[in-house]
Amino acid sequence: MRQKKIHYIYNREMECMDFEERRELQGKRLRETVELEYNNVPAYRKRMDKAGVKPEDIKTIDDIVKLPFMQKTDLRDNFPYGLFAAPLKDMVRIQGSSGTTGKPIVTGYTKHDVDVWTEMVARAITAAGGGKDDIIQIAYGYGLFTGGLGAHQGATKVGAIVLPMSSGNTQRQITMLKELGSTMLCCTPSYATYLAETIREMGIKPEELKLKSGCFGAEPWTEEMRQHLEELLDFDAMDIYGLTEIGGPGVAFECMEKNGMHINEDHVIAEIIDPVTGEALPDDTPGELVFTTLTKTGTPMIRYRTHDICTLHHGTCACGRTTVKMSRITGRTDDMLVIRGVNVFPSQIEGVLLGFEDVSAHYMLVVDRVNSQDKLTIRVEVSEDFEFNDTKALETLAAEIKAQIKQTLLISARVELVPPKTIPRSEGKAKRIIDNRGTGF
Ligand code: DLL
Repeated sequence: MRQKKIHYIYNREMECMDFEERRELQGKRLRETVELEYNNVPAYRKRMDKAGVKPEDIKTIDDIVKLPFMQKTDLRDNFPYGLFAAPLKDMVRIQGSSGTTGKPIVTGYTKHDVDVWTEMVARAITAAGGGKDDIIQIAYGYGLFTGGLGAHQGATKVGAIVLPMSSGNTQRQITMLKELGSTMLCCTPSYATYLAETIREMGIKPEELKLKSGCFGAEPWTEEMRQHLEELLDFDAMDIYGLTEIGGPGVAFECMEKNGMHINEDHVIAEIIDPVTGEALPDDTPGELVFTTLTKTGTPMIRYRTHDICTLHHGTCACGRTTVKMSRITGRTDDMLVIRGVNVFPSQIEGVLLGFEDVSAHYMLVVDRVNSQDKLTIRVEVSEDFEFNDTKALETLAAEIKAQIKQTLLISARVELVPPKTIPRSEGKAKRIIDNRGTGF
């Protein structure tokens, strides 16, 4: 049951603040954060000293470019507590993520930090139409991963009933969704797709459910994927973004305009930089997203390089918010595939695949190196009603997809069509790339 386009705003004062007034607030909070970091985190103090920057050099928000970057390796190198800016006795939570290499990173939250994070998610849920009349089913994993607990706290804050399912156990998820009448769903978009398709296979119609919206994030997804999900479940599928290092989900979120995610700028400063030179890039130019936390006291982060690629756009949104908007993440500088010199993001391939009715949203990308040449194989499931035994039809479909990929991405790929339900389903973040070349990109 899709909602009327109404713009609900959780914290009008902060979300709709005058542009200049916000910049001043950000400048003040930046100075406080830099001072805290310089005084309490020796690893970053050393880096500032090396760059010849002192806290007093940071006078306004424009001075941010003087500050050295941080990145994931800093968290790894200082694991576990080296970047904590508050004593352990003041911390109330540790969250973490395994990261792509499996080496963990952890960040610490003071009570204040948990409260800030909670409000950021409450803003996201409110923008998706959530409030005290809702039953919010949380199918993000609970644990060190910030998805489950983050969504849980935000849903509690807006006064909704929380259904803390965690991820997995799809049949039970669907039973609860139907029997308890959940009105909102929070999980990864790949898991939402799997749930939605299973619901359809079970013969359950969207009108038998009470779902009105969902907050989906933690992995890249596309506009085509949104349309697919919204058609299957007849609801509003909203994007939500965040990362452990900056606090978790809710760093940015979509409003009902569905054309970019509002960044919670009273709590973070966002920059877009050229990933090679580190130089700042103007609005609407794709580059690497960099965050500085402004209110974190446990593990503040200064100019943290996310590796996420997107654009920023300033201006007042039709919803009334004045916060800068980030586009969808089109990929990461480090899950970017380089195929014979061409940069390819999985989301671009997904966009092409979802334009074909005869294939599903389930795919894997396999990269090999044969005779010093990169070979990309796109393995994708045909849709349920496609006749898999019809070899001729299979060949034609594969050739059409191959041609479309070539036309859109300028790369040649082998297209391997496989029967429905043969590609492993994910309950959390989907793993879509197998790179057999032995070198990471
Ligand atoms: O994924 C936090 C989160 C949980 C966000 C639930 C949204 C919902 P990490 O595990 O640290 O934290 O992974 C962070 O996931 O740098 C992006 O590459 C990716 N990511 C997160 N949200 C989105 C999104 C959580 N909406 C990394 N679109 C980030 C695309 C996303 N990528």
